[in-house]
Amino acid sequence: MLRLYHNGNSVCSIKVRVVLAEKQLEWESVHISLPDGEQLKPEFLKINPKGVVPVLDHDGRRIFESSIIAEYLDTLSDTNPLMPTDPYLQAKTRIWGVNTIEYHDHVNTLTFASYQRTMLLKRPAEELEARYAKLPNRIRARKLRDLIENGPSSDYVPVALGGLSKMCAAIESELENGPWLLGDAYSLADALPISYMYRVECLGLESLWETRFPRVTDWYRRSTARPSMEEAVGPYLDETQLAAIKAEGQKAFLASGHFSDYLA
Ligand SMILES: N[C@@H](CCC(=O)N[C@@H](CS)C(=O)NCC(=O)O)C(=O)O
Repeated sequence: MLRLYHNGNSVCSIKVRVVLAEKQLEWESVHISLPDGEQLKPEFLKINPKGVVPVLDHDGRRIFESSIIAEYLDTLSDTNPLMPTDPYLQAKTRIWGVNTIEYHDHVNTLTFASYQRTMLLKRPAEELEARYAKLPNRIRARKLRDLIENGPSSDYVPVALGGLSKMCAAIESELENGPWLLGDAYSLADALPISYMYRVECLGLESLWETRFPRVTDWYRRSTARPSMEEAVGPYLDETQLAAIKAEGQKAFLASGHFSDYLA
């Protein structure tokens, strides 16, 4: 049996749910509330000492890291093979998986400098301090404190926008031999980065690619129009939540000098 410890609005969890949907696999959901800090509770830390989702449990054997989980899931059913057979294309696919670790860091910056910050600042200061103290990754704890204290003015923000801008340029260049990232067929390489771009769109910042990268714009529309995307995100966020995330994202970044620098 496949059990996924995940969160509705987490980009890494969305990545895995897209692949579960593409592969039409049955799975059991264990929802972890990140805003309530369930990922840092002792019971969850026994499941993943890093205190992050997603975690896949396959008949008692656990796997971490969303891109590794995605590749593993592809091996579990013959439906819609997502990993190419050519070793060079397999290597390229895994490079997209490695790239997403960096993309994750950048969307994490934009998320926690905007709507997550607004949510967390409503909580008592002691609760926030306790959360920083509990984070197993101390670099992440320092970064989180900086984002909560400085919001869109954090030094991490221009780094994130620059990094995401480079991500768009890399995808645009790769799509020269499209229509998909590895050529003719949709593959894991397409499924791995899409949730990070989805978060950028949720924050209302899709002009990062729409103004400059026509192939990315078309690829993003085609990827997110697949039924797997609706299955991966539809049940988890309603229109009111989406509107609030977009308003917070646009308020935080579009008004700042930072964003337009990356559209030039
Ligand atoms: N590289 C890991 C990153 C996992 C990760 O950071 N997950 C986030 C959600 S997307 C999380 O659980 N964050 C918990 C927290 O912020 O305390 C992966 O791709 O699985």
